[in-house]
Amino acid sequence: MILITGAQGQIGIDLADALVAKYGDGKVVVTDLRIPEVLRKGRIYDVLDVTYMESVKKLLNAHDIDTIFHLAGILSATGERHPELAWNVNVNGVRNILEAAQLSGCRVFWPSSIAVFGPTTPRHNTPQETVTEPGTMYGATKVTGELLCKFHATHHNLDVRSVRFPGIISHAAPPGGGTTDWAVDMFLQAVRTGHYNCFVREDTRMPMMYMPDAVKSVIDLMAADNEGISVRTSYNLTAFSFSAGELAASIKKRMPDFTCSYKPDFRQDIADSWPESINDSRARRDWNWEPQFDLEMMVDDMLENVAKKPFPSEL
Ligand code: AKB
Repeated sequence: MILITGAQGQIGIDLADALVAKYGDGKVVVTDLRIPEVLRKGRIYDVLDVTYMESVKKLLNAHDIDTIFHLAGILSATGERHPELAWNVNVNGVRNILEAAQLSGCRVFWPSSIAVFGPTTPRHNTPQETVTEPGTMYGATKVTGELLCKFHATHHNLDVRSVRFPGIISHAAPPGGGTTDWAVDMFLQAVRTGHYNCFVREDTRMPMMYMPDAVKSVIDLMAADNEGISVRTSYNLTAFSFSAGELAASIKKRMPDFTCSYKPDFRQDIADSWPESINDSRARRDWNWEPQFDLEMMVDDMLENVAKKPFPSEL
């Protein structure tokens, strides 16, 4: 049986769809702090607060879990506003999951982030092994989580695998509290109102990925041979990089009346401390990582899907 924590979040909704499609109905237990009002087909719902070790252990036993996708976490912008919450959920959460997984013999996937990098990291084509001195609490929790993963893998032979996600663009569920959220918000506002007031500068360039590729990366990494996995902290991963101005121009090509203004807020400093582009050659070499969507394909697909359901948070 498969467990997803934080399953109502941006990645969880799409990953659960893919896992149910791959393994069939009744094999995926989706958990979060509460059970949603609208239930989706094929999943088993339960409640889990990952900051409580006893709850984690109980749930693993109750559902006979063998693989955990541990997605519960606080993102960067929320983490800057609530650093204690970010530490508790992100660090104590991953520690509980890793320890409980070891006791129950589970495999684990856990997402790290480009937020492990900071102002002292090379910003272009950022290498796999480089300086990880983040300026945010979120980044500090992700560096700590990566080191915990490596500790459990090397000292206890735990099969834990991880990727450093860039910004993820999706339409099924909106992201919540991230610095890269502008890339999703721009689509939603373009379709809803024809205008977006962007919270980063026009020239802010960040590494990004479309959700189908993010889901594919998780599934491919977990399916790879154990011997080939040479990174036990977390793999660099990317699909493409673009600036806010370039995304606005790409949307405008398809929606000529769309306009975008720029009013940077506190998230600008976070964005400025993260890489503009990522070198993910280790993931390409070790488990044949290759994204399917480029920028133009992603923009076409996003606009088509957002136009069908322009209010995802209200579904
Ligand atoms: C965020 O912006 O906080 C996340 C991330 C890059 O980890 N999307």
